Amino acid sequence: MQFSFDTNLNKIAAKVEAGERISFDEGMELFATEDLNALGKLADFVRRKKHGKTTYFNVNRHFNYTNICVADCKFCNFYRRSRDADAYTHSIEEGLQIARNAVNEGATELHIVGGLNTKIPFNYYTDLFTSLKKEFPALHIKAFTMVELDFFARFYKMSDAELIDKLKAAGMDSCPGGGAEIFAEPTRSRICDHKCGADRWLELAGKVHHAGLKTNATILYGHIETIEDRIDHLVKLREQQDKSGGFQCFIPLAFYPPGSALSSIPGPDGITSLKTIAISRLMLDNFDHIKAYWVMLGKHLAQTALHFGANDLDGTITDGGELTHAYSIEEGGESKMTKTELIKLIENAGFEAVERDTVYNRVERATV
Ligand code: V47
Repeated sequence: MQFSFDTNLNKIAAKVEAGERISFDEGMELFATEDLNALGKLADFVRRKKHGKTTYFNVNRHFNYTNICVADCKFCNFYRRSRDADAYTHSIEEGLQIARNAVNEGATELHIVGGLNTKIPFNYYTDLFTSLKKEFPALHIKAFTMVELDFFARFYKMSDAELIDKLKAAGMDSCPGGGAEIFAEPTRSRICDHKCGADRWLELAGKVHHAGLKTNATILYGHIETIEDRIDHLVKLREQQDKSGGFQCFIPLAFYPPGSALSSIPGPDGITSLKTIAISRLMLDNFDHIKAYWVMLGKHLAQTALHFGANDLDGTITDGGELTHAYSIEEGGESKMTKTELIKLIENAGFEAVERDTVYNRVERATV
């Protein structure tokens, strides 16, 4: 039986079934296909081979310690200048209070990221981590993108190894995948000129992996990037993963334009999002997990993404924090979802919901 009316897709499907790696040009052909069903089926084939019917979720909470940032990224509606009336930096005690609430609500992870703020001394971060670990030894601290680590190394004048060692000793358990945006130039410079470049982002991820910690990776799509840029991004991540092996999850982030300097762009439609998720699953043959992030996709498209290669649905019971709130596509910037609602989304899509911790161990609880 013909798999698809698209002959290119048929050829690629044969390679995928044989477990062969697909090339840059084949990635381009996947984006060009008009057979969305067949593309989804192919990504679902790989997803089921790796994970069967399991769809993971975790209960976490975001802590965005400051919105003051010097990076001036064109896609960002979260950052403020220090003189702005709504600029803030949370105290360590405020961070602890957020962690207390989160743990009470069942969170196993605190996701900590913030702006590049030149007014914060380095010991704020280490004191924050040690205070968190003292009160909540079992709470996983997933903190700082490679962009923050690059900024810290330069601003506090430390070697990468020294920086990573100090943060790890204070309690950093893993790193989230933000700041990757789009690696390809000139697009990267046009949207985030003041952030570290692709080579540096990848180099730092390699160093964190070398230090024994896992990290995630993201792509920000649906703005001014080209299809070539998206495939280039996936190929670069795949090459880095071959070298350092520490990426555990890939999260395609749908650009949310309102309030950003790129607000005149409509943002990605559903087809672009489903294609990007499916093609990520197919190109990233050395990544175990692809996460559908409902905050930017919307709940129902995120649920649909589970049939297009995603095996993880992110964003559960606890409040998303200021950053998540800023780019949530849901009405009123909603960034909370109850565990019951999330499990229902997964089960109604025909999958089995499994609560995980940050590093994908199953979390068994007496009650939901
Ligand atoms: O790097 C910023 C993106 C990222 C917008 O690792 C925007 O588990 C859409 O990385 N529209 C931060 N996206 C969030 C992030 C993340 C989220 C959830 C889980 C994990 C993980 C990581 O958000 C930024 C940037 O790419 N972003 N502004 C916007 N207007």
